[in-house]
Amino acid sequence: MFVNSAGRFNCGGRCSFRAVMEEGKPVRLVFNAEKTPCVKHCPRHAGYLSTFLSEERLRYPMKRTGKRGEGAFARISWDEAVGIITENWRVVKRQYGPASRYVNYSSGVSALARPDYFAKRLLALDGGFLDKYNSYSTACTAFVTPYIYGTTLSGSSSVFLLKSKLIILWGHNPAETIFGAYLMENLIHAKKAGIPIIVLDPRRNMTADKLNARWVPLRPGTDGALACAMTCEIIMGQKEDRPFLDTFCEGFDKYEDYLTGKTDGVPKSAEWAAAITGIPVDTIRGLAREYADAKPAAILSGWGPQRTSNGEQGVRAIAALCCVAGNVGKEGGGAGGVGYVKGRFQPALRYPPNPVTEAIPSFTWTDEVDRGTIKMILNLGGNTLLNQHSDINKTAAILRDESKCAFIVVSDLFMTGSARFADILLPATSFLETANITMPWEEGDYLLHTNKIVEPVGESRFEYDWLCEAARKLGLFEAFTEGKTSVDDWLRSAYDELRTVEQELPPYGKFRAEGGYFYKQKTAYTAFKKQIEDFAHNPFPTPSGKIEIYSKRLADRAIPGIPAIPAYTEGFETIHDPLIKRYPFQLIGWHTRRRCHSIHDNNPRLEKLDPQCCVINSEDAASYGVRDGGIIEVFNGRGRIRIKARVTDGIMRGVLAIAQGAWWQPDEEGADLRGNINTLTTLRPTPLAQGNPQHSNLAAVILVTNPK
Ligand SMILES: Nc1nc2c(c(=O)[nH]1)N[C@H]1C(S)=C(S)[C@@H](COP(=O)(O)OP(=O)(O)OC[C@H]3O[C@@H](n4cnc5c(=O)[nH]c(N)nc54)[C@H](O)[C@@H]3O)O[C@H]1N2
Ligand SMILES: Nc1nc2c(c(=O)[nH]1)N[C@H]1C(S)=C(S)[C@@H](COP(=O)(O)OP(=O)(O)OC[C@H]3O[C@@H](n4cnc5c(=O)[nH]c(N)nc54)[C@H](O)[C@@H]3O)O[C@H]1N2
Ligand SMILES: [Mo]
Repeated sequence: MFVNSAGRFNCGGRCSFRAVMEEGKPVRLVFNAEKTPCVKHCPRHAGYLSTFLSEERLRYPMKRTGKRGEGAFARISWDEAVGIITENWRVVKRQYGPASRYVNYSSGVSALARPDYFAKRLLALDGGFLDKYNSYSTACTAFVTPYIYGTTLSGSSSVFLLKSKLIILWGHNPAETIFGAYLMENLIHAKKAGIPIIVLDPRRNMTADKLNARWVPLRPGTDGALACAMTCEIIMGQKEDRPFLDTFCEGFDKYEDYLTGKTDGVPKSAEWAAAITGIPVDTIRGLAREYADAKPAAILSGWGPQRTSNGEQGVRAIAALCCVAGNVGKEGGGAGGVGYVKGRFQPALRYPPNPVTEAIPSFTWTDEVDRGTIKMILNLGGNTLLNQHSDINKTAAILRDESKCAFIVVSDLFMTGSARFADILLPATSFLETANITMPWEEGDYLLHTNKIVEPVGESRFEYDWLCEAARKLGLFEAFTEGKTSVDDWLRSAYDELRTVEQELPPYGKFRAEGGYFYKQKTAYTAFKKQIEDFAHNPFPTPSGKIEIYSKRLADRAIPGIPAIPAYTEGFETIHDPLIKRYPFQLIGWHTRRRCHSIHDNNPRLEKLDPQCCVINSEDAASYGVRDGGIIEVFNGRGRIRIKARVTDGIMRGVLAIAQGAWWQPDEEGADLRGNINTLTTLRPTPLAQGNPQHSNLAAVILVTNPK
């Protein structure tokens, strides 16, 4: 006996599997590595059953009994829980208006039927809510890419990498972050075909190791300077693609004046960038030459470099570099930017109109709580109420103040950091217990169905169920459900609608039973191919119809740190920040293979694979007397972490790295003992996107104890 199903996590991939059942219980999951090869690079799937069926699951609804954040709760019935929720829902609306109600960013259910969708749906029908835009993933790059290209679809299918003569992975680590089912496979093919691969990263990341790629370390947040210098060197070496720039680019001349030093007397040469990035002059020149000579060459940008305090400008400078070499719109080339790939039509659930029209950037919700705008938070299937948000100590202080946010609902599987701050804490069903449809991450000619494999653990419920009850109490049941009695009805109706445009899809029953569908006809996309091949009929979707190197829209906005051209501007918490005297290290994070964000942190088997640690350069460690495996304290003005040091040459001097996603565990004095990097990150947003600069942090180190 087996049941077909799929992983639906925000882990960079989507995996297809069948659950082998014995006596009605899943004993083993067998993954389909042929159809979803991302599983070959993912250690987490082996932990699905042990994580999601662990004894630590929440089993019944609870209400807070102590002070908020203390973690004291009492068991209540679902009836009581839904009663308290609807009562607060009404009171908050009456006292503060519908726009004081907020649904936090969450990615625990990365699928069609999402808890946050249903919550927002009910709020919209009940007078509205404060909405948000941007994400924690791509705040800077998804915001700024349309200023350059007019769209976020700036990526290409990874199969075209085999046509590249050079691949640059720019702050990109798909050996751990996956980025779609096929990227790592195609990189391995490219490597085998002899295509040179370069990794630009302050750390020698796992992708560099696995592909045996050339690693060029640079200081965090200086990617824009490197891209400016490479562009400048290409122009000075007369290797630029002048016809490309003349035909397709708006205002490259103004950028060129900046690069050559005509505007400010400072050429943005390799010498200039070496001082900023920490990369040797000859290496920068070599990179520029190699990139200009390899035609076509692909720059693939990860999203690490844009999760920094000047993230927007770096994205623009890398895109300009792609243009100067004429690599945009060509198979095997690449355009930079956020890099979304145009694929199949996807199923969608539509929102009823939200009567409240204002929206905030998803990162700045703590400011709104602090200033009294947000009074009710629904945090469903996410850990951004605390763990995944910045400056945990400050966030916790804001949430503890009950005069600020009046009511918080959390629905999760575990007693996470966020869960501890709930007023009402609800036990949710995991992906093993509810049906859903999940779409590929980035590229992929498939659509997957998550099937119910086990009965809900304890009294746990999928969010739609209790929201239906709340809707009934609010007199909105008919409007909320539209006559659909279950989640399955929603899935089926969205799927049937999709079939009108994706006609290859089988009937819903077959799709569900088989755990999804893999299209026979394959699609492949090269961003801006149309524009480059037939520009007369296909302008870029920008105001000028060209790639906007100079952006009049940004010039008009006149935001400090965001000039009209892709010039390098320093963000905050860099080596030139006066704070460097007190906190001499730049601290970055990364997404480790051993977790999906905070998911699996409580799985001991996965912890063994990659124990939580702080990575520090050998020479730095020696100067602090720190040995490998020693306990250090990493701290700044926002907090302290006590953590094991991993001493290595695989990280640049002056840089520390701690993988994001560990469960915050403060001791009595407030030091975090588990190593959650967000104890040390800042709430200050980036200048244009108002995004999360979670890789821009200054910190100091002291030795606690060395191993014997
Ligand atoms: N295993 C696993 N995979 C995941 C996830 C997960 O939690 N776990 N999360 C998924 C999600 S939601 C997302 S949004 C993506 C995130 O994908 P990314 O944002 O691309 O991932 P990061 O690991 O943050 O960053 C990628 C690399 O950038 C490097 N880096 C950090 N700062 C800088 C910098 O200033 N310059 C340069 N050049 N490099 C820098 C890091 O060391 C890292 O190796 O991953 C997805 N995949
Ligand atoms: N410092 C730093 N912070 C970061 C990042 C970084 O690079 N550095 N990355 C950011 C990025 S890119 C992202 S996308 C965010 C991600 O932030 P979140 O979306 O908060 O990600 P998770 O930590 O995976 O939280 C998912 C939660 O859902 C729960 N869950 C799992 N399955 C289910 C389910 O079926 N139902 C319900 N109700 N709950 C479920 C899990 O237990 C977990 O608590 O984090 C951001 N935070
Ligand atoms: Mo993300």
